[in-house]
Amino acid sequence: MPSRRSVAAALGLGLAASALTFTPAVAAATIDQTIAEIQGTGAASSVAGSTDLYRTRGVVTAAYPTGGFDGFYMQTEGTGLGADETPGASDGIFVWHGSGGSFTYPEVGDFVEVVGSVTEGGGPALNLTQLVPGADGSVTTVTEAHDPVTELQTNFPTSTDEREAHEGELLDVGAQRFTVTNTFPTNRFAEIGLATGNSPLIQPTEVARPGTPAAAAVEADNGRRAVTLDDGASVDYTGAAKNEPLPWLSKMNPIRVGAAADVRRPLILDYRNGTWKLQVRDAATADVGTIDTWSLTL
Ligand SMILES: [Ca+2]
Ligand SMILES: [Ca+2]
Ligand SMILES: [Ca+2]
Repeated sequence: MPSRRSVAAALGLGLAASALTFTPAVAAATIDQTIAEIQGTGAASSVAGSTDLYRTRGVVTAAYPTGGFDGFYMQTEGTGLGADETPGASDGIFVWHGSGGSFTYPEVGDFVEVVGSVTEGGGPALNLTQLVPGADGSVTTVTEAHDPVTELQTNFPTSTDEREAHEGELLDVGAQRFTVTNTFPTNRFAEIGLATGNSPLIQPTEVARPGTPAAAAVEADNGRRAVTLDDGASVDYTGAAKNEPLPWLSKMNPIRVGAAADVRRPLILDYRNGTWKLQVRDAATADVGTIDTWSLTL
């Protein structure tokens, strides 16, 4: 490494050596890890916020080139079927192109390699673990043979820990019965509040005095059973997207609280807006035209 004096001389600066301070940029390392290693077994990735870049591979399970999510989900090849070789650690992750960024979207089913920073999302995706290619990283399609991702057949996980263990994975919860419990956000964000089981959720104070163990028990039960079905988009159908048809709903498909719901397609276990959600794999799969073939039996 040249001395500060020789560098100053080479630059023709004629400055006293003490006037120059070099802080050589330390190149970020690129570290190969599996998605489960990046996710880890806690609520947040232990490498989130690192200046290093992480390189990992996965099969694209959902892609959202429009609608505001600005990213896609991918999952480690061969996972979802058989024993979970990484218990407690999710094998899926959201790839976000970053604020103002972009990348060429892969197709669902593509095998891709992503190099990016690991973050715990902010804003609506607060605490969703993300891989962010940004300007320094990349998303490339891998042509090597790979095993497919299979949807994990499961009941909807009841605890936060169990949900974290499968954050971003492709789930098939079709064997389970759901009940529509909340249509308040349906008209605006195309979200449908569901509850596992045969009845909607209830307000704790409908059946117990506030602050009592009985009220706390209802609240805990609600936490175990609630999940939001979402359309793979964050657009506001009463605002900027008011001229777009609202998914799920048509005159032939009213959605009422208390109605039974069958979820017939694999969906992504997603976390954003402080809520665990089941996301369709692309916005088009929430179209009104496909509702009676897959989503809800009302
Ligand atoms: Ca998480
Ligand atoms: Ca796992
Ligand atoms: Ca939505």
